Amino acid sequence: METKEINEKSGVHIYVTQPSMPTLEEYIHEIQPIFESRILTNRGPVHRKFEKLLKQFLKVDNLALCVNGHMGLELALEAVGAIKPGGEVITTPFTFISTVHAIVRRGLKPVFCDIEPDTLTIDPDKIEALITENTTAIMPVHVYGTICDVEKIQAIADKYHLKVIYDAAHTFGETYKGQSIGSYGDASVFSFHATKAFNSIEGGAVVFKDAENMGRFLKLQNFGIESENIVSEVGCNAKMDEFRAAFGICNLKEFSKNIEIRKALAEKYDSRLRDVPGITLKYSREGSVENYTYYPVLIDPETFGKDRDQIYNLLSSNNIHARKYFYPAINDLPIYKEQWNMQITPISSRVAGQILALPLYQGLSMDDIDRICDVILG
Ligand code: T4K
Repeated sequence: METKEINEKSGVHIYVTQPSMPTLEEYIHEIQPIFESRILTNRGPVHRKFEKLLKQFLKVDNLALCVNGHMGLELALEAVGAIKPGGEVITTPFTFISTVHAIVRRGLKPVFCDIEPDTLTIDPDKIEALITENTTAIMPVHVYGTICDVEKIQAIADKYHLKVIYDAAHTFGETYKGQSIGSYGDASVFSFHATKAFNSIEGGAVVFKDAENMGRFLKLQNFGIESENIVSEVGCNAKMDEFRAAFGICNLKEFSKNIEIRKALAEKYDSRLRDVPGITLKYSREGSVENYTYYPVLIDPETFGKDRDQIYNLLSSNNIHARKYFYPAINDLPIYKEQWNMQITPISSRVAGQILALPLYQGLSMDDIDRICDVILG
């Protein structure tokens, strides 16, 4: 397509994502009972209904809702017993800042393990060398919904008696080898933020292997209150309220349909970008069913002829707002680089400089994808 023609079509802004939303009527229907009961929060009936629906949908037993994914990570570390003075958690530097902040905010030291160059998830073959007597847990990230090597990670965790808390923020509804992704590790933390494939405005959920750990999590997210007269933990407030639970209930009805739309859009991108030298598409682990939350591409400047930032700027000037998820690698950020004794993670640093998340959401059309690809391919 000629540049002039692209520019004529570029009046409409396209953002990296756009949240799924119910109709106003559907939402009013779901929140009506809240106005009648005046139960607004603290595990009310809508909260419990949402929780039950999610357990059925994900086919898991121990699921707790949370105010957001970040607090889910912080409290999951505590609930599974990964917090101890001087404790270390092995994680990936190629993630959203929340993963590492959660570790540090709970008084633990992040130990950065490099990623696999194809999956962009933590490289299990590099984990063992980082384990010390202080290591309490591994926090891998199913980045962009790409499933980590869960089997190898579990084998290492079993060998060294470590906890595994998956940052599953991008992975809602995904399965691996026929099982919910939440059934791997000691805990998996989902984000229901507005920018995710499934959202409850803000929100999240944690799936636990053990019911006991979930019980502790529920207590920790409600000030550590055990019963009316007993407070047994130094907890906080990380509960989801009834209005967000209602929003989640409405969105859950549309989730499977939305994923099909996102899948078709991702396949359209694939068809335009698959054979372009210098562009690498997202990897999917065999045996996984994914949710198409993100559409990341890696741009190798030497082969493609333009670098990631040039493509980002070119798209921006055409009102297409891609995002550099996730740049820079966390251990290249000054607040981390200066404070911690850093591991060298060259693959993460290279990938962070080449990655670009292209717009992907159910409101996009195939023409929009063509418009985006036309700009990229010039
Ligand atoms: N672990 C990982 C691996 C994560 O990626 C995240 C969150 C977490 C943990 C923590 O989960 P939460 O505590 O958030 O539940 C966003 C999100 O705030 C964050 O949830 C997400 N990851 C992260 C990757 O991205 P921003 O700052 O990039 O979002 P923002 O506001 O720039 O939105 C992007 C685009 O989406 C906008 O340009 C327009 C559109 N948008 C956004 C919002 C919020 C809308 O159309 N409507 C909206 O309401 O962080």
